[in-house]
Amino acid sequence: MPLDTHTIAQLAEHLENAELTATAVAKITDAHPDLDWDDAYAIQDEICRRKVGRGARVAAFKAGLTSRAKMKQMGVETPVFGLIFDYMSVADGGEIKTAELIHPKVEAEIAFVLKQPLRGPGCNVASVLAATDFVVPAVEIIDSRYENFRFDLTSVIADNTSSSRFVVGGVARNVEGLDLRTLGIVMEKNGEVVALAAGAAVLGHPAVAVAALANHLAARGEAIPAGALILSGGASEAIPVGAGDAICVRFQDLGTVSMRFV
Ligand code: OOG
Ligand code: MG
Repeated sequence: MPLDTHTIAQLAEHLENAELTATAVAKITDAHPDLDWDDAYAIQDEICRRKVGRGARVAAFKAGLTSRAKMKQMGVETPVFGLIFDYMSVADGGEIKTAELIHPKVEAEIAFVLKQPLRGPGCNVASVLAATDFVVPAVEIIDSRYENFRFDLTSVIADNTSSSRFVVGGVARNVEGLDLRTLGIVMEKNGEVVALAAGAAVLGHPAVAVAALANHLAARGEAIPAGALILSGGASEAIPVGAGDAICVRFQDLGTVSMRFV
């Protein structure tokens, strides 16, 4: 933890301002090359504290960089965890204002809602499925605050893992009788198929991403609470979008999620 609390607060303010004013900034490891994993989560925590202090509420937990396709696209090999807030929520079929964002990309994700809290360490696919109330299809709109969407592991963690907007849609389904590994995902942009995936693209089973989040929180003495919504991470590479684009993602057995960018 080479950074002092003053620098952590300063970097949190800097990155949150970049988000709120939709302005790209240099990745923070350019100026702070020694920034480590704990510093990065401390900056993210401070960003989240600032939001909660202004009345924002946590809407979802997220795991990211959980598929090979995403890891390869971003050049980062380790899953990351972040928080999504109520003001980031967009209704299924709704409009997303690109003027409020820097360089958005969309990701198709299987989301979990828990009926019981999930407390690590030692969570696995079975403990996640046992604690799951239902799964829903989701699209996350990520928007790195870093120039050219280029970052390293610690700078993306500090930037609250690029959280920006999200849409939950389709059908809520009990996991009983669903094979989340073979569940197919088709992403269409302006009617054209732009990405294909199956649930197993996410760490072999999307529940593994939820287990990893629970185990990560356990190391901080925290758990995922009952009722929480958790986005398990993009199953394919993320697709850039701009004003005028329409996105529709079809999830096998879970319906569709769609949105328009204006
Ligand atoms: C980091 C966030 C990745 C996912 O689902 O993989 C993420 C990024 O790629 O900007 O949310
Ligand atoms: Mg994501």
